[in-house]
Amino acid sequence: MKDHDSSPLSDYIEYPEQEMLTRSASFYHEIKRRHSVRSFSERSVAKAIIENCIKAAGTAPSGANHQPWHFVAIQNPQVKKQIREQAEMHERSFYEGRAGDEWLSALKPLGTDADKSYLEKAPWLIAIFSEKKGGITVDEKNKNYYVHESVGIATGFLINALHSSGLVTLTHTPKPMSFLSKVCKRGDNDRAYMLIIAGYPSKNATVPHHAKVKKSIDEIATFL
Ligand code: IYR
Repeated sequence: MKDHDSSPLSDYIEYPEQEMLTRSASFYHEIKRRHSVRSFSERSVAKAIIENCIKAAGTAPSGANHQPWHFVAIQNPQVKKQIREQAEMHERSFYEGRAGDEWLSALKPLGTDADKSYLEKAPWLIAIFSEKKGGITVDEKNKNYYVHESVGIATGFLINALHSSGLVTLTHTPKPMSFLSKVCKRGDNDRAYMLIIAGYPSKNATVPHHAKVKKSIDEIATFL
C-alpha cells in the first residue's frame, strides 16, 4: 500500500473456529427476531440508549470515511406531532391513489394505511439525513462519495443496535420526505433519507405473516 498514517489493528479478536460457528448462528438467531413493528408503547426510553445506538451507527464504513450522515433524534411531543401531521397528509394522498394499484396490492398483506399514530406514541423518532457535501470533519464542504450506500449501511447498523438494545423499530419513508428537513431544521446540504421509529412494542403488537416469509439461503446466495 502507498505510504499513509496508520496504527496496528489492535482491537481485532480472533475466535476459535467452533466459536465462530456458534457466534454466527447466534447472531442469525438474534437478528431473525427483529421485526418491523407498527404498534408502540408510550413507555419512555433513556436518551443514553439512543445515543449509544447512534454512536454505533456512526462507526459504519462510508465513502472516503466522510460519514455523510446526520441523525436527528426526536422525543419532543410538539416536533413529533408536526411530523405525524405532515406524514399523514402525504400518506393519505398515497393510499387514496397516488401509489397506484400495483404498489397498493403489494402493501395489502402488511395491512398498512395512512394512520401514523405511532409517530406520536413511540418515545423516539430518529430522522436520518444524507449529506451531499462534507468531509472527515463536519465543517468541510468537499464532495461525498457513495452517499446512498454509506447512509444505508449506517441505517442498518442503527437498526441492529436498537434491536440488540432490546427495542423495536420501524423504518418509515413518507413520500415525499422533504418536510423532515424543515421540521428538523436541516440545511440545503441535507436530504431526508429515512425515519426510524424506536421504542417498546405495545402489548398487542403483531407481525404480519407476509413479513415473516424470508427467502432461503439458496434463493439469496450463490457460492462459487
Ligand atoms: N410509506 C407508506 C407506504 C409503505 C411503503 C412500503 I414499500 C412499505 O414497505 C410499507 C409502507 C407507509 O408507511 O404506510
